[in-house]
Amino acid sequence: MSLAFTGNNEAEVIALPHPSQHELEIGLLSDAAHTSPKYLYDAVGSVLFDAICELPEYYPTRTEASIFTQYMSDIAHAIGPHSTLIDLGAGNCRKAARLFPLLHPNQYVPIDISIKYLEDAVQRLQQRFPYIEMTALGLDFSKPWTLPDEIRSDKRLFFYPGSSIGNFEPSHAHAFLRHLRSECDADGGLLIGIDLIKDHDTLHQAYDDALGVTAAFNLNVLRHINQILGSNFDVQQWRHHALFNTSHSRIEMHLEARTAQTVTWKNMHRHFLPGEKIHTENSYKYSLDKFLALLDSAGFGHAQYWTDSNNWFAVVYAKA
Ligand code: AVJ
Repeated sequence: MSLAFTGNNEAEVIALPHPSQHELEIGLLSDAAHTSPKYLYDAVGSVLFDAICELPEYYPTRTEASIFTQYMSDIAHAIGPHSTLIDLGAGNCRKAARLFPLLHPNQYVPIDISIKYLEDAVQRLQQRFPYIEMTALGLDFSKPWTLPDEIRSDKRLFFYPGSSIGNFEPSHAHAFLRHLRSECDADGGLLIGIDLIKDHDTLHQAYDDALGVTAAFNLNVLRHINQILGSNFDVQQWRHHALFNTSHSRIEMHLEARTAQTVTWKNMHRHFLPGEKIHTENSYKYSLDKFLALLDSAGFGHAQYWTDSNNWFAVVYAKA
């Protein structure tokens, strides 16, 4: 008697090494204190980010979704057949799940630094799509990384939605894209979402919403740091600050000290003056031309793109 294949019941999960305390300490002890945006994403941060995506002020998620709704068949046609969908910064995996019925991947590889959150999401998704082999990876993209051997190497499609590439300095974005290019075989490609430059009020409101969800998302980094370092940041002593830096074409998020205070951990401490800031995130905004040039210089010679009617956001498919 032979048993029929009933699909995959459980996704494989490959976790991440513990976060580096050293990297955080260097940033906190710098004259201009700063932390990498990756520290925004612990289990609470991932939920707050999902809430941000539902806010009326936060246009990127719904604008990108509307581009996919309008052009899905064109996009699927441009991509053609491929076998492995690699989702960079997958979070709740919802954006990729929308692609499954059109792209029919055999293998789905969601990657996120917030691995606990990702794990729950991918296990639910595996139940819905038992015929797709799923492997969730905890990875920190700010460090050198490669995919494990078990990830099929033919026809890889990298999916990097939401303009998350905006977190990289442009030179790092270039290096990251080059790396993706090197991880693609001849039939591989990259489907990426890019937030475009637009009026500053719209930009600013998206990062300083009326309900204060983005403020909570930003402040949560202090709780996360306390967890990693055993430090004693008092969240109440800080306020959220977001601005559009025109000369760098980026939104910046900062946390501003309400009062003078000294934060301590292990045998270390950092004194903050009232009004002093910790720079927690950059979110670069591109013109379409600049981004297409960046892709080209990273070795993705053929790009096709789709935008919304306001030209607020672009979805780009790039091939070797
Ligand atoms: C996940 C990096 C695309 O920059 O818009 C949202 C993160 N920060 N609100 C962005 C974020 C504040 C988001 N990315």
